[in-house]
Amino acid sequence: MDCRHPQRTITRHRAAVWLAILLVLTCAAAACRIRGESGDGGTAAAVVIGPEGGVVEITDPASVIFGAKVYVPAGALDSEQGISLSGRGLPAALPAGCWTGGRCIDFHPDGIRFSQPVLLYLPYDDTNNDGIIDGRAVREEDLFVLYYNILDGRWEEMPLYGADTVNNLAVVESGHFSTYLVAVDTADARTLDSDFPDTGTEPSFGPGECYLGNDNVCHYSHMTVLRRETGMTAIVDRNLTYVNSGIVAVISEDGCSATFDAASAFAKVLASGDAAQWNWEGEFVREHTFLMDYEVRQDDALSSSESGETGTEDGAGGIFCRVEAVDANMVKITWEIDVFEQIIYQTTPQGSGHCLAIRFRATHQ
Ligand SMILES: [Ca+2]
Repeated sequence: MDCRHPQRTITRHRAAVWLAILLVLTCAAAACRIRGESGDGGTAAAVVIGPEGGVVEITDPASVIFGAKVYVPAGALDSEQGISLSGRGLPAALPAGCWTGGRCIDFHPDGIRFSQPVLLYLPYDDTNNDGIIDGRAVREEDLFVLYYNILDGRWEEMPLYGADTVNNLAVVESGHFSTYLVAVDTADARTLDSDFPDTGTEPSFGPGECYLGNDNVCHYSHMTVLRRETGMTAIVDRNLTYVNSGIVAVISEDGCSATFDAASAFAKVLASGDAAQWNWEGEFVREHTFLMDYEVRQDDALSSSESGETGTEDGAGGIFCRVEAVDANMVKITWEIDVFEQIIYQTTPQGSGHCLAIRFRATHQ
């Protein structure tokens, strides 16, 4: 079965219109909200709901299915029913060409009948909120929802009712309970670079192979950290950039590092399945880094994979940036100084203002 489904083109448009309806419903539901009793490490919730309707929701932010919920409208149930939801593993392999975009969620009890449809909210993975499903290189506009048809033993697609892109939730309307999952189609993957063709065979990478292209020179990518009218941003792109396009990196609260989704940025990293298979290295770009109290004196001396040192008397001479994979998808660049203190002057369309510029690259281990 081809993962791609023609219905999605239609649901994508409907989603935009129905988001407004969804907001109204969410507000209505808030009035009768009943917090789910959380157990099982925050991955399960259960509530008794009657004819007046209600909500069961995973409210523990530490849960991998945080935000998952079911909204039962008034009149959907004739009598009180225990309604629950919980996270679970894949009940069966996904159709060829499909990837998970979140975790499987079981809604109980099986076989329950509703007089009118309920809304199921399914979280998807976009921890850096760049609109790209983490590690999948697929934009959130292209996600869809599957449910597991236990009678036929196969996955089927549910029409998308809407999407809450602020809280990263896909929403479907349903009259029945089962296992539900946000999924994406590998054919929709669009990495920052597109040099690596999808041959359909299992890729393999030799030691020292560059994360980009196939030529002998391993080119750098860049992270540009700027203060904008909307706040501080860190953007990953092939080149240094003053525009707000590229892969968004999340700046840490202490202003000393930023994390981005390398699997969504680089086709070879995506194909390898693990950003940690790559040796990452980086350095400050001397001619484009303008900070309040520091200047880059010599590029070569700053490149290091070792932990940096700060506070030496000769300014930036003791500061190193380092690049490392923190999990299968995400790569963290640490630069040791607080950009919130060091990038005061907002950038202009001409590119003047404070800027932290770092170039980095990776080779396969
Ligand atoms: Ca993301």
